[in-house]
Amino acid sequence: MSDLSAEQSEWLAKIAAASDAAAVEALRVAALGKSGAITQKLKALGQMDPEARKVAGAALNVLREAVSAALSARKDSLEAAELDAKLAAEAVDVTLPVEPARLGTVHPVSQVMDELAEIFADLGFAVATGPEIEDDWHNFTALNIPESHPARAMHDTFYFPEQLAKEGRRFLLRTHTSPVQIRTMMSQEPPIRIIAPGRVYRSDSDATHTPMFHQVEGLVIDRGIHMGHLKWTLETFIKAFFEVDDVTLRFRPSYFPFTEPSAEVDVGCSWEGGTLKIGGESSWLEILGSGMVHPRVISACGLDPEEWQGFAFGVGIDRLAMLKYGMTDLRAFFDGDVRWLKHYGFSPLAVPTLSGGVGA
Ligand code: 2NL
Repeated sequence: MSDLSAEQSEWLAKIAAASDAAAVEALRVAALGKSGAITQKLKALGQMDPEARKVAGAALNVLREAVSAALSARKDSLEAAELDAKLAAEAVDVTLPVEPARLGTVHPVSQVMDELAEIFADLGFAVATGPEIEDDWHNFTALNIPESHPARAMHDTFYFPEQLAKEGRRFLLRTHTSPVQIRTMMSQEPPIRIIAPGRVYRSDSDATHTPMFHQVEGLVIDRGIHMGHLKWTLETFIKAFFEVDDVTLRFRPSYFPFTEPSAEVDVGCSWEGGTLKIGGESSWLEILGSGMVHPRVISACGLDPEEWQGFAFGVGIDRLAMLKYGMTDLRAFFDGDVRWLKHYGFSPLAVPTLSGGVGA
């Protein structure tokens, strides 16, 4: 039986030299398979007399156990090495710069819309959106704008052909985002606190007017709402947007068909080294229209104006962006010139947050 220990050394040496899973498997078959060498020896035990079988059987079992253990240890270590090689080959250096180099930037209008959403979300306002193709009821009638009002005229509003009208309602490109607020009042129960940002269209085109521009309107409907709520909300918004603590707002009496009373809001500013800066009171810049929602507008939306009151306001987003970021020509906003965007655009990674600052 001493030759068994020599045989064991031989098997173990072959197993240690096996360089892949197939070689390990071939050795397993050769040693422990149905007609493997060790299996044959175990089968031969049957022909021995009981005393000899006991001794030889014990020794053979030691051999079989040793070879079997060596085979599975070799298999495990080859698999581990294979996995290590695969992981090394597929390694990604996450510290490398992004490929390809970033070319696009976030348009200032999108940036300002994100800033507004962030500021008003903090005050409990949701962002509401609606169709850009509207009808004259949602865009004008529900807003207490009379049939004869100049805003309804063909030369101010883009109308779709009369033949497309449905149920007496003429289709048009919305001239403000107010119809979004009308739809919200008709489909949701008060209290309502929303801002409605988006594209609006007017038949107007010169150095300071484009036929499409961006507006955000705000609306609050609840019980007992008054001008004090409007004033605080607009002051809080302007301070957060321009990132100034001492800002003076001037409320000037005005007129809109959809608010009563109505106020135009000017922000105090001052000249500093040739540029206009928000803050101070040496000159005034008109930035907002606002007022208490007209009771007729509340009624048109199916709400009782004795129970529900509210305030609303409207701001031009393109102008807000120009004031904050210093562009001088509105038309460049819509030229799609990548050089302009490189200069005025924002990193997609610079998401405005109140904690990190809504400015850039
Ligand atoms: C301006 C004027 C304003 C509103 C918009 C509004 C909306 C509803 C009801 C009542 Cl649903 N009002 N919006 C109110 C006052 C002014 O915008 O000059 N924007 C640049």
